[in-house]
Amino acid sequence: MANLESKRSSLQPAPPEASRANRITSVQSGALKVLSADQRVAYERDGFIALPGLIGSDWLKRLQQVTSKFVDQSRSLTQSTAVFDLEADHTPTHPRIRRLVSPADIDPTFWQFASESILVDVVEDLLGPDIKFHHSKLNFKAPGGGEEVKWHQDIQFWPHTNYSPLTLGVFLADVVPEMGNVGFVPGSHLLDLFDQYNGDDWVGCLSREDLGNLDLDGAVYPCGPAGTVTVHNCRTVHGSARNQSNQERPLLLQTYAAADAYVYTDLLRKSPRGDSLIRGRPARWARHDSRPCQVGPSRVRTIFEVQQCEV
Ligand SMILES: O=C(O)CCC(=O)C(=O)O
Repeated sequence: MANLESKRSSLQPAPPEASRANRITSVQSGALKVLSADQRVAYERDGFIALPGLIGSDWLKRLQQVTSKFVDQSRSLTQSTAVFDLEADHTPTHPRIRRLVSPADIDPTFWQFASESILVDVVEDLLGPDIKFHHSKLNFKAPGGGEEVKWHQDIQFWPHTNYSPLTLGVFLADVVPEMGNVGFVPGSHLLDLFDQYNGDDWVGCLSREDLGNLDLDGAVYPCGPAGTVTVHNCRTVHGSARNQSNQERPLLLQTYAAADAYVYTDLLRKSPRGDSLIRGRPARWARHDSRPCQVGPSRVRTIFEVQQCEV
């Protein structure tokens, strides 16, 4: 038996990727394109970073224009569709969109931004040269009460073989406190994953009991001018309150993964761009993190609908 094992290991050397297990980034050294070394260390330590005013005015203007176009399209709707997730009091004169679903799939400007802009350089600084786009969404959070997003971790929604996936949130408007800006719990990406089922029901958020054991008072809520970008790891606990201000808080979210992270579910079966390589080379070996990954259902709509039940 020992001979057989030693023969097998000499015939099948472990792939280089195997030694990377448990790291959230794939790069250890080399020139950075956008981030400072300190920012990369902060991402590893805290599970998130904020990059104030990163997106320049040209891109910002294009994104704001195309966003207005979709808001106008929503005016004629009386109920949510596959593309628009609407609040109950949405009207033609006062559109209240919770989410534009998969903007990168439905508009070339959003896709170009997600796949070619400085965002991908930020991702490369954290994940290395081989990058897949996973999905995008635009959460509006309407003024005067736009809905809360309960504390949760993302990876249970779209489980992967490792924890490289991360999300870049782009402020499409200035964000100040009271606007329901996202809060991140520093270091929570290093904890075990939380159970986001309540019994048999997928609720997509942490239980009251688990929240009681977390340092929510230590959560950090980045604010900043339009064009500010936050980056958070898929294990980082985060959430956002209702928007108490009289301004909308449009937040464009793009999720990426290292090319060697493979999905466990068919959540993106209808997404033409989802899970596609956007930079570098495809992976020949899947990288598996040794920590278990909870698998949420792949037949749910948006986080807002999932989280409506009380836990
Ligand atoms: O839009 C927000 O405030 C947070 C969104 C979020 O955390 C998510 O969609 O996973």
